[in-house]
Amino acid sequence: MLLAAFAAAVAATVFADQQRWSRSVEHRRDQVQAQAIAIAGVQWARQILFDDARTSAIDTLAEPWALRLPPIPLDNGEIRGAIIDAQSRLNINALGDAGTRADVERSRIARLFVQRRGPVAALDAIADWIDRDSIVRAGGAEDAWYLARPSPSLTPNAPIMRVSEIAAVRGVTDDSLAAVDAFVTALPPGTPVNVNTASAEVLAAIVDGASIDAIAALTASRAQKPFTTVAEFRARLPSGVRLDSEDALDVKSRFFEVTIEARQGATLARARALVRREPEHWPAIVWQIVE
Ligand SMILES: [Ca+2]
Ligand SMILES: [Ca+2]
Repeated sequence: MLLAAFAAAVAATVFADQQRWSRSVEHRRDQVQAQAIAIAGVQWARQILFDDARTSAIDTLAEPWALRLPPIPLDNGEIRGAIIDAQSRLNINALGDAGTRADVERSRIARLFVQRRGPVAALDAIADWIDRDSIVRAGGAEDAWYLARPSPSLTPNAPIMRVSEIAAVRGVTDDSLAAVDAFVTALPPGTPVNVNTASAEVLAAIVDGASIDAIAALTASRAQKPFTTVAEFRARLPSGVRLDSEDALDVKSRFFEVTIEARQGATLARARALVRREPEHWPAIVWQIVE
């Protein structure tokens, strides 16, 4: 009797273990598949960008790459995704550069930070974080300041790869960074902003003296007919709106951010990538994160 009860208990344990094991195998299989599908999605986004470059000389929000991919059902799950023009945003790395073009870009970033309640007081500290030298700017901070923190660190003194990196900069708060996060990017210094894809907020930072109505008129006119040159962008600005400089502006883009989400069973995988597209070349991956 005792032996029978023992055998039954063992059998129950083994059965439970087997079920756990098979659930875990199933979960792992779904996870691997979801990640593979997400990575395949990035490949597919590169194909779309490659095809776009062969059929158009400018990049606008009316093109196929800019259409968000709605959830598409797959066997055991679904896939969805989006491509964003990274050059629709202001490039934070310009802050570490010197020269006329960099000054123009800095004044745009400063305007954005003021308009969106970003980390205005940390502009010099962000610039020090990125610039190669160790000379402290007026409101900035170099190694000495970071070394004196409870967890000492050094400034990278190099362009950032991801905007989130500046969360560690002196004076940048979570709230101030969140306020501008959607309007800034981290691209190689000198990369221009595409006025055909820039959001209303970014356009308002590029031009001076723009009312909400003027920016709305500008984006409406752009939707009717995209700009084919930066000179045309300037010529079509609504009255009362000024453009200080045509520096660091363009009507086409090379850098795009791809986000793909794939679900398999109960697991979700997400692939994010920064893609660089050069004429006549298969778009290259600058960085990719699969999670
Ligand atoms: Ca295009
Ligand atoms: Ca520095």
